[in-house]
Amino acid sequence: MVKKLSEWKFTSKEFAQIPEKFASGHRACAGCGPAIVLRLVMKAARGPIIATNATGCMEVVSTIYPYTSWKIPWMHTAFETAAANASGIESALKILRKKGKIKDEHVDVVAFAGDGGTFDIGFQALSGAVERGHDFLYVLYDNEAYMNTGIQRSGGTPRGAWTTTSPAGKVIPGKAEHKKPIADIMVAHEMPYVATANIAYWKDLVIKARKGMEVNGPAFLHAFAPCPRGWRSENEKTVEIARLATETCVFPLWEAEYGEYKLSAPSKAIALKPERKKPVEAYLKTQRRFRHLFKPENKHVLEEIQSEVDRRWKKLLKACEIA
Ligand SMILES: Cc1ncc(C[n+]2csc(CCOP(=O)(O)OP(=O)(O)O)c2C)c(N)n1
Ligand code: SF4
Ligand SMILES: [Mg+2]
Repeated sequence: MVKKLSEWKFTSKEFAQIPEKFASGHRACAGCGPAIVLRLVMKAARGPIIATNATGCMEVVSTIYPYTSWKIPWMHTAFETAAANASGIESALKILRKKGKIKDEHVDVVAFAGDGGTFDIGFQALSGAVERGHDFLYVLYDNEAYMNTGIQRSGGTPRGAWTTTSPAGKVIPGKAEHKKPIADIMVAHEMPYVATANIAYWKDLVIKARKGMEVNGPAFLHAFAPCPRGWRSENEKTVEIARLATETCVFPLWEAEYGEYKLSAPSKAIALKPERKKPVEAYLKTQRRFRHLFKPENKHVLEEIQSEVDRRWKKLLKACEIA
């Protein structure tokens, strides 16, 4: 029987005992945030699970022929079609069930894609699959650039970040634009479930993944996942950096059911005690992709980033009816 989310309580020890579905021995860099997302999300499955994966780091590091890290049925798909592929899998399962070829047992369908494959090239497929109401969980693992092909900027790259296509120097101080508010755009689809999550708050991430699988219809999980290689950060600091993103409100945690926003515990604690909100500099200084921002001539960029973070945070509090 499928347990409702409210009933799904587990201790860390119990969670550790759930068999791994993403095997160790893959080729992700040490300290890779996205690999943590994959591992946690798949452990949240209720039972049988089928995953599909857009081209990107997580596909490349996990499937170097003749090896695979996936202990479940898994299908690679093109850079732009993770959601279209998930729609097809879900439809096929429906037909097989109708024809009596599979029993009643539910199968969770999960699509994984990076920020390039979601904010940019895969957005049309995602929006269409959500509009058609397919029952699947879409997991965006956000490492904030096209890492697999050499750190190019995406719609998910934040303002001021150095990437190979937004190089910081005399001409520009890193990326000119702010991050696209992708999760809010998904909420505008009036879909059953949208949530943001962060590997630093693993239990919150796991529960949200489970909830996304349990709701009938499409669900979207935006998972924050540092990439030491592309962020020019220390491998062992991945979780610390991820936590700072939420503590500075650069990446607040919330969920929205049918458009109703609700702050999640780590961000609610900051909303209730605003003095806990750290300045964005505390987060930015942990990564060398932002180091040029600390030069006197780029002070204005730091100020702009802080003011945009504050503006979005205020807007979120209003949406959560806290402000
Ligand atoms: C149509 C198309 N354009 C370009 C590529 C090359 N390509 C493969 S993965 C990738 C970047 C993926 O970025 P992202 O989705 O952020 O995942 P990450 O590598 O960061 O995990 C690109 C540009 C492709 N496979 N298909
Ligand atoms: S480049 Fe980044 S996302 Fe890709 S495997 Fe390495 S740490 Fe992970
Ligand atoms: Mg990426």
